[in-house]
Amino acid sequence: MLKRVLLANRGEIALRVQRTCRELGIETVAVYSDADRNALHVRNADAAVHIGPGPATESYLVIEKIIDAAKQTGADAIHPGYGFLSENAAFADACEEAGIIFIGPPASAMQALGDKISARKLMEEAGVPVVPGANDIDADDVATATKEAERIGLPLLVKAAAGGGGRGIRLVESMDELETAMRASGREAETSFGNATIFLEKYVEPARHIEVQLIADNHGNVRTYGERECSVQRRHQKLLEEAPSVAVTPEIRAQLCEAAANVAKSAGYRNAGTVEFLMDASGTFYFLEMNARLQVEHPVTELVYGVDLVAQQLAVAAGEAFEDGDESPQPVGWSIECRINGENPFHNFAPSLGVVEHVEAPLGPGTRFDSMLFDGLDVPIFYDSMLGKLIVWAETRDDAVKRMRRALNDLVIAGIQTNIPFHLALLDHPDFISGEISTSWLESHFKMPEMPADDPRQRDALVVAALAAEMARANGHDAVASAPISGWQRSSRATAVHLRTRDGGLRGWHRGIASS
Ligand code: MV4
Repeated sequence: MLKRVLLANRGEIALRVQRTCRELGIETVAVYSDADRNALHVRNADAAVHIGPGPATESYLVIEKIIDAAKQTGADAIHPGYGFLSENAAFADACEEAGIIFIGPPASAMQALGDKISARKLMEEAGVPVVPGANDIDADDVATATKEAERIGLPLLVKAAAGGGGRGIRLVESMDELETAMRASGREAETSFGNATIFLEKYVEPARHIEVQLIADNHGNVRTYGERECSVQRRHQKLLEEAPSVAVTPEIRAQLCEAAANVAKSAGYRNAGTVEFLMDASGTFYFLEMNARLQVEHPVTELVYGVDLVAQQLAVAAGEAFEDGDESPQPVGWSIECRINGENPFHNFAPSLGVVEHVEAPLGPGTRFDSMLFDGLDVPIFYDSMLGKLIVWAETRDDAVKRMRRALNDLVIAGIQTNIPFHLALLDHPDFISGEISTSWLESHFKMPEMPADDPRQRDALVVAALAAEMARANGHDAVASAPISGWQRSSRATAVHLRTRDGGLRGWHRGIASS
């Protein structure tokens, strides 16, 4: 078993991993940037190491700083969370070189899957269905690309081999658009990833984004935990996820899980991972890509399968084998997750930053809130806008929707704007209720209602936001000074020591060593 795990991440996912570690008696080490000096993941850890300024490129993304922090605190393993270094093969290698267990797949599997063309070829060999397409396209050879496009048929997508998160993708609806799309995709990929290699795929539309959770131990066993439905997206950002999917029958689930297990086996995969599929209206599915990390939306799987995926990650990272071999369990009930973002849904989802004056997490049956929020948090500008995830479980989808509406109305976040009104509108949309959604549904069929002029929630939020702005001005815009001391009291933390700011002032309570 692991003794001390360093969390190479921040926010809700660092807290999520810490919680399981504490349950298992594993010590945790936090790393933090200047902007996260006051963050909950720092206060909640047994030890914390300061790793630099707010921008992630100078802190959470610096491999040497993370490895040094692990050595300095005697951590025997590193959990990368999602984003940041989680799918960075050089980081996995650096951990291995330092004799530290990387809680994730081997660098070789990351590399094989990170290149979308190599992943497609691997899957074709393994007999996993991939979207009809062309793998080896020379960006300057439009004549060959045109022949391949005629074979594949239109519409098609030009994609970047190094792509991800929707970057480098171009839609081609008529042949005369092909050359422009190839150039645009290659250019964007070169700028974003330093690799202009492109490939072609038939455009599957309408399609659902269905993904399969799996976890592989170091002894050749792969466990699959069914599917998540992630079709509700805006600009390649998932907003709501559920498990299971209304479109997946037990027969399709068995096929999806078998294909996902084959993906993992053919890539030499280990630890938790997710295989993304596109599924058309007939239930035909195609491999899209594999995400070599624990994902944001993993809780919906945890709730319908009754498992702790982080506990399983820690166990397999320590070398434990699955006792029951390849057995894949079935989902029970229904789970929905809403991503709660600091943004204004009434103004085109513009980011909303500032001090969270007050937060009340929803409680009650089947309700979970994984979040970094606390009263007085000054949401940093350096990271993404996700403040937390509201997750519910109920026996049926209908009950889960009702429970989510209740929980969203119970959730109070005062001081900044959030997308809670968006989620409430989404849950009332007839297409969502009937489950008739696809990856393009939100952007083509959903329209955010106008902000009701007399909505007391909105009115209160505006008043609190104005007061918060006034307080921030009075405090000279100092993010640290604007955090009220009352949010710091954690009387249960027997091993607390004082955390001091740069000017030596007392800022609150902190477990273990604070190093900076
Ligand atoms: C596709 C597709 C349709 N056909 N590939 C977008 C991000 C990247 N992971 C793959 N993406 C897509 N690839 C083919 N051949 C539609 C999308 C897509 C999408 C996929 C999953 C979730 C949301 C999406 C939103 C728009 C497009």
